[in-house]
Parts: sequence; C-alpha cells; structure tokens
Amino acid sequence: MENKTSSLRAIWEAINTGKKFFIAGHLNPDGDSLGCTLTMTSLLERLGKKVYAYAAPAIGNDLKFLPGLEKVHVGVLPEKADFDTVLLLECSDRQRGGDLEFVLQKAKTLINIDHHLVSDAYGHVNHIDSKASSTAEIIFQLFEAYSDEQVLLPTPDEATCLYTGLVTDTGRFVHSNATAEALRVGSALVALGADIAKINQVIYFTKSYIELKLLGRALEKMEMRFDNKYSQIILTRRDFEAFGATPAQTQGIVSQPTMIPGVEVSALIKEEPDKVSVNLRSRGGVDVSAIAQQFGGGGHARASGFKVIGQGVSEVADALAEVVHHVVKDI
Ligand SMILES: [Mn+2]
Repeated sequence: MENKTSSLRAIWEAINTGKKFFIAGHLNPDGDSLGCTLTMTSLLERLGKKVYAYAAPAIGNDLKFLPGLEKVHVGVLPEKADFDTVLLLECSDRQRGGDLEFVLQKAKTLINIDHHLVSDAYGHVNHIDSKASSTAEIIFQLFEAYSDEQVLLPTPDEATCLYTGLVTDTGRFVHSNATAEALRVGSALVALGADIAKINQVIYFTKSYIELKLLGRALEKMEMRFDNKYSQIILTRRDFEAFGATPAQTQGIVSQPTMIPGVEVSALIKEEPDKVSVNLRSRGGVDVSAIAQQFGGGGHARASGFKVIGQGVSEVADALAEVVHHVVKDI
C-alpha cells in the first residue's frame, strides 16, 4: 500500500469536494460495517454535508442500540441517484453493498475504504489496509489525518460506534488482528467516551431465553469424533421447532466446542427450511476455510461456513465428516 497518510489525505480531498453523499457498508452489516456507516454519517453531517445512509437488511438485534441508527435507511434505496459522492465501507467489491449499481454509476466520486485481505480497488479513491484490524481502526486514523492545523475528534456517540466495530472484528481483542495499533485506537476511543459498558452488555452478555435453551440443546447433541479432534453438532428442524427458535438464533454456539483442548474442528450443521447451512471453527491448527471451499463456501482460517441446497442434513454431515477426517487424521 502506498503511504498511509497520503492515502488518507486523498480520502479527505474527495470528502471535502463532495456535497451530497451516499454511504453504505456491506449486506447484512456486522458491527464494523454498521459502526463505520453510522460514524461517517454523523461526521459528514457535522461537516455540513448532505448524507443518505443505507444499510441492507437485516440489522441484528445486538446492533440496534448503536447511536444514530434512526438516520440509516434500512433496506430502503433512494428514489433518485443524485449523489456526487459515494462512500463504500467494508465492501471488498462493488457488489457487496447490495443493488447499488444505479447509485454508483451516477456518482462523480466513489470512495472505497476497506480492510479485507482481498479487496478490489474499484473506487476513484481507495484506502485498503489489510493490516488494519477493522474498518473502524481506519476511520479513526482518518480522523487523525484530517488536517495539520485542525484537530477532528470523534464524538462520544461516534466513539461508541467505532469501538463496536473494533471490538467485534477483533473478537473482543483476542484474535491475531488485536495488534498494538488496534489497542491504541481502542484506548483512544474509550478516552473519547465510547460506552464500553453498554457495548459489552448488549453484544456479549445478552441472550434470549430461547437462545439459551437452544444452546443447551446444541451442547447436549454435541458429538466428538476422530480421536476427539472433531466436534459435530447437528440441529434439525425439530430442534428449532421445540423452542420456537430460528436458525439465526445460533450465534456463538459453534465456538463452544473449540474450548475443549484437542478439538481441531468444530462444526454446527443446521437444517433450515430451504437448505442446510454449516458453520466451522478451528482453534488455529486447521484452516477451516479450505474445508468450506470444498463445499462452495469460504471465510477465514479460523471461522468459515457454507450452504448446501438440495441435500438432507445427514447427507451433508456425512460428506463433511469425510473431508474433516482426511484433514485431522494425521494431526
Ligand atoms: Mn470489518
């Protein structure tokens, strides 16, 4: 990447020139995507810009506390594409934000800010930093690069949004991307008033009765295979029906078995109405994205997944077990 500061300065030049902005993150926004969308919306409005903030549905319940969310058009595209500047956050390609092509094509300037390892430089102005823990970390650096003479700081609400992006993308500062820079930015955001008590409470210490019951059922059904190197949990439609739960209410379940020393791969296999979806986790010794890729999926080395349409849940489980066995048998 070119010099970081000059690349951030180029973003500022584009922002300063723009008047009417369209801002979006990626589909089904996570904490980083939504936190950055909200921060940039608030910041650009403070700078006197007109902003249409967009988020493709759906917003998870754990992110609905984020300050400023009422300003975001969730799933509602603008009627007219008359924006001079578009800011795409967290979008590794120009399609990641949804059906935005009509907006993108009309814009004079397309700004792309991202931290994904593989990311197209599709913007007129790009800042892609795969070393950054999160787009939130980059946005904080963007504040710092504002000007030599003037200091621009996040408001407490903006700090809360950015900290949410940082803490979720680093897994509460435990993944390998929890670098010294990520911690420095986190510290600065706390000093600026990020509401970390609220963030921790809502994102990490809130579950519904149904979600806890489903977790209980999942742990009960956990099976250990291949010298206890593979943990498999199958949740069928009947399991979901037992608690009136949906497959979306399984967040965090797949990570539980990786707490057991010796478990190399953990799989959560869910029977959904129209497909079977699989989440995979690793403690680090196995690249589960390579496993997911064999089934047409993808993701990260420690967290990935895939979906299968047209096969039964046990069929998918058997096919997956065969691949996992091949991977873990010599470990
Ligand atoms: Mn991110």
